[in-house]
Amino acid sequence: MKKVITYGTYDLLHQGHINLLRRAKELGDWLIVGVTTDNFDLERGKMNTCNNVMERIEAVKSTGYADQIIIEEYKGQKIDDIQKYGVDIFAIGSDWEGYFDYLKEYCEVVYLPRTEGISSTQLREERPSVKVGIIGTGSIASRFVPESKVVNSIDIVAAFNPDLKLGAEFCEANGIPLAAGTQDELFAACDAVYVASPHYTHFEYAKAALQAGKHVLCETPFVFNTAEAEELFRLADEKDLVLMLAHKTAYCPAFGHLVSLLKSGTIGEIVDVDASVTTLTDERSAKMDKELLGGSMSENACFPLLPIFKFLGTDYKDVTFFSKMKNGVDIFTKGVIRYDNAVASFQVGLGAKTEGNMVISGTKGYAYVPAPWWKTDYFEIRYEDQNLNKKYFYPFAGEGLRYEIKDFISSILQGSFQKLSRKEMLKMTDVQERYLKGENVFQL
Ligand code: C2G
Repeated sequence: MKKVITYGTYDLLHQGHINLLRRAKELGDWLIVGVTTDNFDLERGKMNTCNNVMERIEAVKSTGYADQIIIEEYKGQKIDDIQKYGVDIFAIGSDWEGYFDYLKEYCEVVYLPRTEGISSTQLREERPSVKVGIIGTGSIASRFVPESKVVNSIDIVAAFNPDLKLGAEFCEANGIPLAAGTQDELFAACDAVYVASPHYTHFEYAKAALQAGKHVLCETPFVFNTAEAEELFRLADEKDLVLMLAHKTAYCPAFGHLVSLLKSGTIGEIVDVDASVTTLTDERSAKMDKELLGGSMSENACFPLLPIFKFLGTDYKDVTFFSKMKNGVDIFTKGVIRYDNAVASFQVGLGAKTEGNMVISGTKGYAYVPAPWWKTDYFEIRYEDQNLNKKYFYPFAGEGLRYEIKDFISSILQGSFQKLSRKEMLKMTDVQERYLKGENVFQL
């Protein structure tokens, strides 16, 4: 029996893919098709796939040409597969001419004619774009715009700042067509809104955007009390809109894989999560202004709360805070969260600095994520027996906002799964609310 193998992403499966699979099948008796995983695609610079790996596998299956489907996860896997499955012919489209000649050592290599005039890239570009308006034109918005350029199906069409001069300057600097004079003018121009304004304004802007029928991507921290969070969820549900938190760590590849790895028991039962985020900030900054809900908890707590909730869940028993205060705001807070069978602690600071790493301890070993863990591309799993230690590397491109932007756009266009659940968003808000109410807060 002659075995043929071919590989691809097969995003938005089209006639070019179908022709290729048919020709590959005709070369032998048994066709194995390797479909790339989402992570492998990210690693090889394919940021823009619209279908996830399960959808792409289903699409390949539906052509009826594949006798066997495998997933391609890493560079160099082709050699392993050819040997493992006893492959006679490796076939691939002629756009790869010459590139896979190194496989000739292992089997016959055939470059099949590529179908002209059709490609996944072209199909992706033809899809309708989501028109996004930005509220708030500060530093995070300035980073958001260039990051959005590497994501498909998004056009930033307008920005609004109540200080119209600043709004106009931002649009000018970032090539955004409309500097909206009012919120309503912004809403009229877009399908979705990115709320990147000072945090005490998040609720009002997000609410107005949802009421106007716009999807919302809200910067961190979300809002400051659970009643507000619930009201926003209710509004989003009523109007069938996406409401997502722009928590970049939740969407970045390394963090996602750390979650799946630890959830599968790699370090045993998790007993402790400890994470810190400190970002020294000028005392005169709005982030340190008591009247504007400034302080370390407001600014940074949602970061350590993410791994704590992902690894230990949201069913905590109590939270205790120890805060070093200055001018009425916490320049540093240590929090301890008690669970039935585990504990978590975090440090956040705007006026004090500490190592920004994360350690997750389990009954069999621990995960160590070096600083800055919230934008990591690397972590280690460590054991008593150091020979078993393992290092994991992932892409973290640019500012890392592209991952959340991609998920926001896919959620709108395809209703894909949201990596940060409503429960987690709600509980992040709950911890902030307890802090603001002074529940179990010890000032130092
Ligand atoms: N193809 C084709 N005609 C087109 C478009 C694609 O024949 N108009 C072929 C490609 O040459 C490839 C297959 O269809 O053989 C899958 O294409 P993609 O989904 O774009 O995957 P690709 O990035 O080429 O991945 O490890 C992955 C592989 O190396 C190929």
